[in-house]
Amino acid sequence: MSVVLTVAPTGPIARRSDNPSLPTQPHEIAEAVEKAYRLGASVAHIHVRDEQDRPTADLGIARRTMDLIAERCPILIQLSTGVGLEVPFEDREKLVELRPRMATLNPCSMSFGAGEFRNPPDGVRRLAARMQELGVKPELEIYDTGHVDACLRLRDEGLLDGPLQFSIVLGVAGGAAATADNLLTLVRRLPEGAIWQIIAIGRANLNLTAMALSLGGNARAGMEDTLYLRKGELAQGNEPLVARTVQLARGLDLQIASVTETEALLGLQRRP
Ligand code: KMH
Ligand code: ZN
Repeated sequence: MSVVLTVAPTGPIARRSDNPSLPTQPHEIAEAVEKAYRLGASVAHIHVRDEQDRPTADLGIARRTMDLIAERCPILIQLSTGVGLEVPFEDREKLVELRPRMATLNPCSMSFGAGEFRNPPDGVRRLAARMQELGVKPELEIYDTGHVDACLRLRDEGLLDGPLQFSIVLGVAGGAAATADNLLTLVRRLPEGAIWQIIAIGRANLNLTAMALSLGGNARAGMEDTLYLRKGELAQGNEPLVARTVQLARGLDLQIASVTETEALLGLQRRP
């Protein structure tokens, strides 16, 4: 069986002061992505930062990052439309105009740590429709059980095409906690035929990733989700986190899906 491995080199929250190895600028992100690709990642989940390392939805910076990645390797680029808590939804949604192969779709507003993650229902519907028009595959970010239902409503309105691809995000303060019980509950709530991966934030990253792989899920690795390799030991970049996940999957007798296999597994539209 093949498992899809996504690298998430940089998220919306952590700063270099939290881990000096965090890649933030386009060439740093591209370099981290290429290294992850060489290890087996077939999808790159991308957030970009401005010159001051603040999360941004700047189309020029996002375009440049996508181009630098594409020059280095054929990994499938998934742009985050979550971007960062301070960036307005109306700016974030424009990122899909760059026509990445995939992009995230966050179905609901929620508290997010000390901040607020704004995903208004009309905006989410508009973004889902635009992604469908452009052939950009949504990855549905599920932080709690009600988010599954919100996605199913979008599907029933004809705004999402199958197979549905979910990220089960556990460990965000404001969403479901990173526990085995919550993972099982959310997996059971997914519709027939859904594809899913675990995004386990923080300390439970390793154990919940192992559990998800054992349950038939895909995995994500990188500094968006944890800055540490183990308690008290900062990860020296994304590579050790990706390598550890590859090792974990191989130890469970799973193959790592290539880019071509991933395109087929996720039902991505062909691009010329
Ligand atoms: N870091 C994730 C928990 C997205 O990329 O669309 C939230 C996020 C969503 O960044
Ligand atoms: Zn993200």
